[in-house]
Amino acid sequence: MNKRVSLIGAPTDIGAGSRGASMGPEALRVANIGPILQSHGLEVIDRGNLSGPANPWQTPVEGYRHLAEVVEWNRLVHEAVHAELKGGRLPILLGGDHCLGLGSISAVARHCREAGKKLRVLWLDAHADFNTSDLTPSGNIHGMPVACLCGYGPKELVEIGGHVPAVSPKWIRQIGIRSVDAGEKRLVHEAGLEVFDMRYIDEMGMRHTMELALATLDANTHLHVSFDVDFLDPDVAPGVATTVKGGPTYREAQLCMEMIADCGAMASLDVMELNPALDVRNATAHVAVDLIESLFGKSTLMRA
Ligand code: 4U7
Ligand code: MN
Ligand code: MN
Ligand code: MN
Repeated sequence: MNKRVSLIGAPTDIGAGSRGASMGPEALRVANIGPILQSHGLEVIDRGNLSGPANPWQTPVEGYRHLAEVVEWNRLVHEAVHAELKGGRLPILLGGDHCLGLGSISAVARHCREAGKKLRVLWLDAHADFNTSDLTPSGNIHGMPVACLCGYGPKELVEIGGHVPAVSPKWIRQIGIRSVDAGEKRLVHEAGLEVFDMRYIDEMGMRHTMELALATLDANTHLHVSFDVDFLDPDVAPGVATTVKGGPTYREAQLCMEMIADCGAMASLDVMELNPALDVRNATAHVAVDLIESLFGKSTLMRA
């Protein structure tokens, strides 16, 4: 794994339905994300925060809340993530709400095209984030980034990486899903997304789930992990706006992260949707940092 890591803060809640994810990057820094990764032998550069439009907190228009601002933030994220990859570094996007997964992953996909690499995206989330303006019950664009990446969405968002669709549904594996809206469910099936939902994890276990999600990776595959903190059970991670009960326990989440580390292919990461306004003594930020340590191989010390 690339040991040269760059932190990029994207302090916005522009695509969310509650305010507060804009404080996510700072809460992760307060939980010591930089020094802790450094203590595991990584070279960490904190690029600071991107600066985009303020949140005007308006009601949705034609199925989208804040579309223009979401486009602007995603363009900023796209360029920042792409620049790190081009410079041979591993970008960690500190969100911010999950609408920015579009900017991040479209940049990763562009880099993979340029570098002749295959792409695999692991989407760790309680939600499928596969809504469109017609299907969305909320108008919140953080419920739409996967659809946009696959070509379903407004032109300005879908074209952000210069190639439509930015990614093929075949490259995506969703894990931990337990809340999908009715219309969204139909589109997930139509697109052929591979979803390991909580029912699957209950029946087959996290180990088998991750074996399948990480199957067929080769030495030329770039693995991107998009970690929505609401993936975790709310008992473990209360500091998110869109909690859904019945998520992975702390141990299941650790195993998930450890198996990703073991595959050695992770080359970019998003840490999204942490909402310090709803957290309890920054506990969720600390849990997130803990899990990120495992993603970078903390547990392998035990097996040395
Ligand atoms: B997140 C929702 F209706 N599906 O579209 C929607 F339940 O990035 C939630 O995964 C989306 O946290 C959650 O608004 C987006 C809702
Ligand atoms: Mn999400
Ligand atoms: Mn979610
Ligand atoms: Mn959320």
